[in-house]
Amino acid sequence: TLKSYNALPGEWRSNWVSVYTFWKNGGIKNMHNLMLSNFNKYGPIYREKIGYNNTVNIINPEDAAILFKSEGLFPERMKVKPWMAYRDHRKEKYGVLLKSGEEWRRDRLVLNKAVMSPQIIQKFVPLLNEVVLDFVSTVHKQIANSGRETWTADLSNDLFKFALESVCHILYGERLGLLQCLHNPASQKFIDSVTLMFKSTTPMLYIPPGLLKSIKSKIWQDHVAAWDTIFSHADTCIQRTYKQFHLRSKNDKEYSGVLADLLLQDMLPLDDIKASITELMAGGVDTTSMTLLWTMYELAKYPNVQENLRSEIIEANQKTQGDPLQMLKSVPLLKAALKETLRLHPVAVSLQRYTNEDIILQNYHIPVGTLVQVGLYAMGRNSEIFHKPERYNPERWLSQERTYFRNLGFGFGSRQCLGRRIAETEMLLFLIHMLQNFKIETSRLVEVRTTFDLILIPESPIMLNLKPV
Ligand code: HEM
Ligand code: 2DC
Repeated sequence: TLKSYNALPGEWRSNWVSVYTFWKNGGIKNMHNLMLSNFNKYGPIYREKIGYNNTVNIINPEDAAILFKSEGLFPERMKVKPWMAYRDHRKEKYGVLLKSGEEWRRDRLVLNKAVMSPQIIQKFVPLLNEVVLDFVSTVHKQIANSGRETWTADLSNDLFKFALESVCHILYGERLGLLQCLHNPASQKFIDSVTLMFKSTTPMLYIPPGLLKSIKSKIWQDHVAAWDTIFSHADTCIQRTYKQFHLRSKNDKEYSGVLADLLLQDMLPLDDIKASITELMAGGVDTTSMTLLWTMYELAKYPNVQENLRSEIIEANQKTQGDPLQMLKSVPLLKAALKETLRLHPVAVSLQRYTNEDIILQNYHIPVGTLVQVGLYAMGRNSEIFHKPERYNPERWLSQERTYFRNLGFGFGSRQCLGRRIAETEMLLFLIHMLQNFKIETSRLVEVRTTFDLILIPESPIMLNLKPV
């Protein structure tokens, strides 16, 4: 028999018990482990209320499938209130990330053509490849400077610069020059602001931003300052492209980036284009860079996997004579490696949808309008869902193991990650060239833990050694 919504397990009746457990278990920074232990305690479904958020949490791929298949034409995820509060405060428009309903769908369909379609991805490949080759050169230089045939470093900031340079080359058709020149204060400020923006969001997930604003708390002020920098730097880039676009001759057919393409299409009001371009620019920094860092960390831990990937890449290189577009089609194991990284190290701790109709999950009735979360981090580490989940094993995605609704790192359906194709192409090209040029090693094999700063990131610096192959 069907069980009622109010029969769901979990401490949802007493808001304060959850707040207390939350605090006792290392608080917000430990969100991912807390969800993991909740699934251990309550089973595959539980209800929870922390602060102002009331949610139902699920972990099984089959339940995720039910949720996503019923999402309808206007899927909505949990609203990140501080991000909306900033835009309301500064009277800025919402972009595709924060919009909902018809307006979201209109923008999203236009943007899909500009950043998700296969034809457009083809245009991105040479732009991204150029940035990757510059990154490879800087690593070679660092190795030469070291005088020991090895460069040992925490690559975080170099990867941030690489990711920002990559996304800007695509958006604006222009190089910022972050990899050649040693210091670019404006871009470094942008990079630091995106990190601070994420960091200062987390406490506000549980305390209403309106309240923090009214008491002028430091967290709200940091958050505003971070977004101010993000918006003003993005605006500088947008204005520059905008001026060049109007200087361009009408019969210039060459592809010159996403922004120029959107201006040429003339399907969206300028304000809306600006809002979404700003989101893409900010969304393009910490996500791909941290996923690449985790990938290199796992490949240092699993040298055999690294060797298998390198063999695949060398073979693909011979077969295609190094043509990047063709190479991207000949590296299935490398693609599986990215799925494997996101399984163990997802950017998003969870995926969420408001139910669009009544659904049944684990034999519980879930009413329309309920916020349901898929515990992505917990799913990736569950031994009933993945065989030997602690092992970094890209092969699992190409073998007999079940993959149904398990590759969810970028979300699902029409509201999935808008930067997905950019991110995948950028990361594949990066790994193709890096693995052809360098061996990745660590001197001390220390387990690096994860921390939640809105996105999941390494808790401590990851030191890697890069050596010429
Ligand atoms: C949304 C993951 C990189 C821009 C999302 C979502 C996830 C995600 C899980 C929510 C999807 C859903 O609710 O179904 C990732 C991962 C990345 C990545 C794992 C890299 C490894 C990027 C990049 C950009 C970007 C590079 C920008 C260039 C966005 C935007 C949305 C989004 C704009 C909101 C889309 C909408 O609401 O319609 N991402 N992301 N992401 N991401 Fe990404
Ligand atoms: C954070 O409980 C935890 O891709 C919350 O590139 C629920 C939640 C809601 C939305 C998620 C967010 C989590 C993590 C970061 C995500 C975000 C949607 C988009 C965003 C997953 C899981 C991200 C990183 C975008 C950010 C673009 C922004 C900088 C303009």
